[in-house]
Amino acid sequence: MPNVRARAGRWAVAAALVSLAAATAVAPNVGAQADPASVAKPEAVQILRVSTPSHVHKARLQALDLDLTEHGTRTTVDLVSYGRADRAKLRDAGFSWRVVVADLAEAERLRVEADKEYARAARPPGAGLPSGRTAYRTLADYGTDLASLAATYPSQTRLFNLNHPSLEGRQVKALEVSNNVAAKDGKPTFLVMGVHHAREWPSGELTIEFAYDLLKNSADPRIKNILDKSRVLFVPIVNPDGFDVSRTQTYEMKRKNCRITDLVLPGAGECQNSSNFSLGTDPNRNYGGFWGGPGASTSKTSETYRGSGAFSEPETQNIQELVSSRQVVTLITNHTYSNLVLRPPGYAAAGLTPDEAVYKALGDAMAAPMGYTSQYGYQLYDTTGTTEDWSYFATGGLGFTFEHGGNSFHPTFSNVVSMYKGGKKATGGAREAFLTAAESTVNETRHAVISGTAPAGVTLRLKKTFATATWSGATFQDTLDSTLVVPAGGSYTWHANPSTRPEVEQDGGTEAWTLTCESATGTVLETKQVTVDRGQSVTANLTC
Ligand code: 0X9
Ligand code: ZN
Repeated sequence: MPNVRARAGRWAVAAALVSLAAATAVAPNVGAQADPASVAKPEAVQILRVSTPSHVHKARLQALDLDLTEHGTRTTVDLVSYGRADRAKLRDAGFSWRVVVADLAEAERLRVEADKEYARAARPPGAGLPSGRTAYRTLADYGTDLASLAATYPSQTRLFNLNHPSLEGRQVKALEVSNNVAAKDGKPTFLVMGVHHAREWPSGELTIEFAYDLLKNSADPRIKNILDKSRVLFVPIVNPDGFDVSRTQTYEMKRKNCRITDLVLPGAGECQNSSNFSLGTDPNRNYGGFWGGPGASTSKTSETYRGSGAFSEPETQNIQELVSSRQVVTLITNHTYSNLVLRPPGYAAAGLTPDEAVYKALGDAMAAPMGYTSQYGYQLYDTTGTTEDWSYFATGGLGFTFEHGGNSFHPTFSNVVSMYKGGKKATGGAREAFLTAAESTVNETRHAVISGTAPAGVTLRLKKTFATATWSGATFQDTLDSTLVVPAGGSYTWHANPSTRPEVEQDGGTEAWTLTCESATGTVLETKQVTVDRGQSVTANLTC
């Protein structure tokens, strides 16, 4: 039995931390100047359900720069309120609301207690999830578990660091899973990610659990087919600095990264200092596609701060470079909370994508086993600079945001088990949705195939360089560049994204991949332009 005194102590600490954060989120210097009496009465952090009967109301609400969740309906949006100042903003703008969670610090205390009880009671320990986990991982746990998977399954895994360490100098880890993972072949890639947003802990858990599942059950015919024909790439923690701040309860509601000052690395302890809790760049507003448009803030204390420029952050640069260096034909970025599968576009005025039919088919097929709603990113509110709005428009690969979980950013751990395996309404859970995504990845009607003959052992390269526009019309250069090595036997098959980008297709144009053949020292021996659509197979023979 936990002792009551200890519980009270923990609650006081948690409440103080969250309240302190709350105070700083709305007025960073209050703590320094206020008299002790006003500091002693902390304001509760709450979830409010705001009445937004139309899209216009939602847009007006979003313009207030409050901490919106993705949880909402046609007529409501839930948000995190940090106290009087936030409520005053709402009131002054004419909004009405009801309180859904009166005290998030208290709810978190109950979550911690419930999770301890769950871990104690789990019989047999960890029966629920592929890894056997019974509690949320810490950042160190993710490192240990990824290393252990790599050590246990050497021929099926490749563990590597992404190109850029985080702002606080942490490595961002990726695990690639495939049968014969070391072969430099042309299998299509399915990328699964978690924890762009620090406080959304289940998003990392679901990601790494699917890696366990594939590896532990690789003899299952369905999984064997996936591992034979595709590469599944996992980045469970995109934002390790933010996650550590949230997971250690330094500031449990942390969402963004640790950028305190634009373009400058944070000093030791700066991100953990309560006066900086409201600072940071939102990684999910920092991607380059349409960067700087609606639904992203210019205010550094906003939870949707877009950052100083498109891809200004190492966390988003990592994903940009990862996606650009291989043929990611399916992408899922996991978030919490709501029960949604979101597909582009992220802002309404963009219009439907030219791939709407196939996009909707896959989104619906993934949402069904989770009992989620499949819809457009913009349906609750507009956003720009989000992950799949860049990845889809740059590569044509089908990217989705999953918003898991019904009622909080990190609910009790038993919820993670039902999110993964499926609960009462959901038949197969995230597991089934991820398997569906993996099967779509190997489905040749959903991507392009280039095949042909070429001398065994030569390196083939598919490359494309183009300008991606941000919201202002300014552009930056995107380069997609991936390679394979022609196997013994001299014929290759390359599962790739279509050569024509969606926006070029929308304008009725076509675009080609540049396919080159290179010697061992990198000399280009032959170059071909290859035009290939989704669902199409073309032949490209090279003599090199
Ligand atoms: O706002 C976000 O980045 C995502 N929601 S969350 O609560 N996890 O932060 C949703 C982005 C999805 N895209 C659109 N709503 N357009
Ligand atoms: Zn999120």
